[in-house]
Amino acid sequence: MSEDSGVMQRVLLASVLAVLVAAPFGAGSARAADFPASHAGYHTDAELAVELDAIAAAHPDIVQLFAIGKSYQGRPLRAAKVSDNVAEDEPEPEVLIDGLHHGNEHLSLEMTLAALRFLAGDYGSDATVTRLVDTREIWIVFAVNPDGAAYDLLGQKGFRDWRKNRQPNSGTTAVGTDLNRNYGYRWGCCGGSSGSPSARTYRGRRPFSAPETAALRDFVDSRVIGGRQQIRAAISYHTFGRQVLWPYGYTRTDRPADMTADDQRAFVAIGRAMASRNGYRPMQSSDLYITDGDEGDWLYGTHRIFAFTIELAARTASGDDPPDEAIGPETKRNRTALLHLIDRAGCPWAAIGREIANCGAFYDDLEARTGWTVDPDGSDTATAGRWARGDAAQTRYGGVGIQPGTAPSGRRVLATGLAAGATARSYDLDGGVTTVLSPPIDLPAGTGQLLTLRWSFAHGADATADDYLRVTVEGETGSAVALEAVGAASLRGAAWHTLGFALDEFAGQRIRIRIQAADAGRRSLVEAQLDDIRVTRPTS
Ligand code: 0X9
Ligand code: CA
Ligand code: ZN
Ligand code: CA
Repeated sequence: MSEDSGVMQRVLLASVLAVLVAAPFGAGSARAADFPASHAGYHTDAELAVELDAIAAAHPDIVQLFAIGKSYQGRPLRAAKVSDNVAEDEPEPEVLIDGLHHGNEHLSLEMTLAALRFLAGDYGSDATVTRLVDTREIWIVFAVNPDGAAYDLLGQKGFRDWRKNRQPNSGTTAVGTDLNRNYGYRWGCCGGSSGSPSARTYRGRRPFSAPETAALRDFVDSRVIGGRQQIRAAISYHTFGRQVLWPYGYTRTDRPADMTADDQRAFVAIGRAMASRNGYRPMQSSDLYITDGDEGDWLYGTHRIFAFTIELAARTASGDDPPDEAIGPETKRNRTALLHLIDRAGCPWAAIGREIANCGAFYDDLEARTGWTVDPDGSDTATAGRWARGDAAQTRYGGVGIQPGTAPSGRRVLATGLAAGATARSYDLDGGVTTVLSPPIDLPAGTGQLLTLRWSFAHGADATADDYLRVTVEGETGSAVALEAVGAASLRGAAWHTLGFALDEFAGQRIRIRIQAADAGRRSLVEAQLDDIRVTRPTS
């Protein structure tokens, strides 16, 4: 297979994973150089390719090699999937492990390779490894920046301390983008990157302007299946500092509105648990320093992936990677920390005792997940203000809030007339019915399952009994109204209420939740919001 035909632009399904073979680089790529003798145990891209082929050949049932795309200079962005039934896309929680965003951080590649080695090599002999490979799908991207790593080796006397990729910047001879400033969540927002192409932390011309970050993005986006991101947890390895870092990097605020309280507590708990295993220091990444456009902020901010950055190893006096004797001990001390995260990907909130609440048959805090369908039957009659997911915004009318302006979790809700404004009357639901339908939810057999959600329904004094908010559960044997709030000729302000509805009659069935709001009959001011929709058994 030639490199050109073997490298896939996007990985859409595990069943189309292509096995990649080592091949010479195309025109325009840098010549390969080797490590200095003190670092001979480190892997160049060519040595990595040979090693990966050997591991995959020895473990074909659980390891499949592919590429998430190509670097600027055309090197494959080498990746592996590790799981039982590796050729199949099974409904198992997924984990993303990556290394070498920065060309001079060669130890981070050794860590991703060590991870593959112990996951594959200890499968069948180590009980924890075996269980996790059997019940997870683990994606490893060994080197996000192979061009920068190759260039780093081209120094006259040792390394040249090259951090960025090798993409030219127009209008200047300065080369390269800091890949860990090029991701698209709050890119360039907060003084945590540079706009100057000659800077070490140059953020690039625009988000994902580097082919390497664009490939990573496309891969992660491709893991959204049926509206749900399959990847639950991630580690990006860097050097140096011996820290375990969690989002956000863009702000010093522990829990800004774009992180829910449950998620923040889970980040801290999991981060500390990993740090207790590798002996590193746990902290929010901005406690180290502010970054914007880093990978972890994007993975969490956009995809709600529990994404950690791990800074390996103590800083060396030279600033270079430690000599190769350090590879074994430093990767070994990270083994149980990584296994812990892979385990936690089953239910990250188990770390804070929220397993029942957040890891039942369904949980949507409406912050990021999609999978809801507006106007599913094409029969909605609303002319304005249809259901949309977005930031809770306040609208006041007649001295009361018609939209509450706060979300029970995070900052986002499902809302009618999502846009807010002083003239409430031109921002609300109008003209009829708007419907939003959940993705399918498989209820466990047996009774005791509850639908819970937070809801608000507000209207002006011009409302009538034709206006409503209605939640219906649709099962295989019929449907049931779980909530009906009806309008009346009085001003009713927004307020968050809690619904609990027993699903016993649907036990064992595949259900959907249909949510409808109507400004029907005479035109009136009507608004509805929902948040934190769960199907689970009661907590306590
Ligand atoms: O600056 C980075 O990209 C990472 N550190 S490194 O020394 N390897 O370059 C840190 C990324 C995590 N984010 C923050 N610390 N804010
Ligand atoms: Ca599997
Ligand atoms: Zn780094
Ligand atoms: Ca929310």
